[in-house]
Amino acid sequence: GGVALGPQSVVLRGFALPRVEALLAGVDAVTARSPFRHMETPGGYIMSVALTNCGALGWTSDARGYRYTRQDPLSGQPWPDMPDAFVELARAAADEAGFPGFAPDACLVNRYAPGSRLSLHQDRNERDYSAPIVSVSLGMPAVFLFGGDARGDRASRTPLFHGDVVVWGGADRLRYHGVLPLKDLPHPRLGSARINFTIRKAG
Ligand code: MD3
Ligand code: FE
Repeated sequence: GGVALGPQSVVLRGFALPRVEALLAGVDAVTARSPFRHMETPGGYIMSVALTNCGALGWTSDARGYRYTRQDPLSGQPWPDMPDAFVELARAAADEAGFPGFAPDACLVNRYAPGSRLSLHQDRNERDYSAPIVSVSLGMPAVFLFGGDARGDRASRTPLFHGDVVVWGGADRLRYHGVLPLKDLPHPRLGSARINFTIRKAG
């Protein structure tokens, strides 16, 4: 029941809307133990997007590179458990998109302020590219850039709104993607913020 973004990626408009409050309660539970923070990139920049993680594995970046870790480097403790609401939503969306049996072990939670952006990149720190990635967008809208398998390939632009869920898999899994700088279009529930979380199988 969604709209194709690529050969094996689909936008499920509003798929998360019935569960927004449970998902935001999950975000609050995660950030109470592992708060949002701005990480450094290997190139020496500070990311404009603030992030945290939940699940057995969490994505981190510092001067040494990008990787998944079992501990939050800020607390030295394991990342918070992945909320049941995240796992249930991800499994339902993956089923809908033709990826049954999705068993995620990682979730990267991004928080955007007006002006925050994510430059074109590939997600290639996960072990198994055959598992899909499920992304949930909440709060302010963003323009998602979807490129090809090479950095220089033309990128299409797709708006992502509060409650949209996207499933990326198969041939689309390693495509370059990014997010344009956010405009300040305050959202009734989240104000001048956008939260995106991506549920993954990293290990
Ligand atoms: C396409 N996040 O966290 S979600 C990321 O809106 C990331 O915060 C963006 O890119 C955001 O890595 C986009 C959509 C997304 C996530 C992973 C992908 C699209 C993807 C992996 C492969 C292809
Ligand atoms: Fe990404």
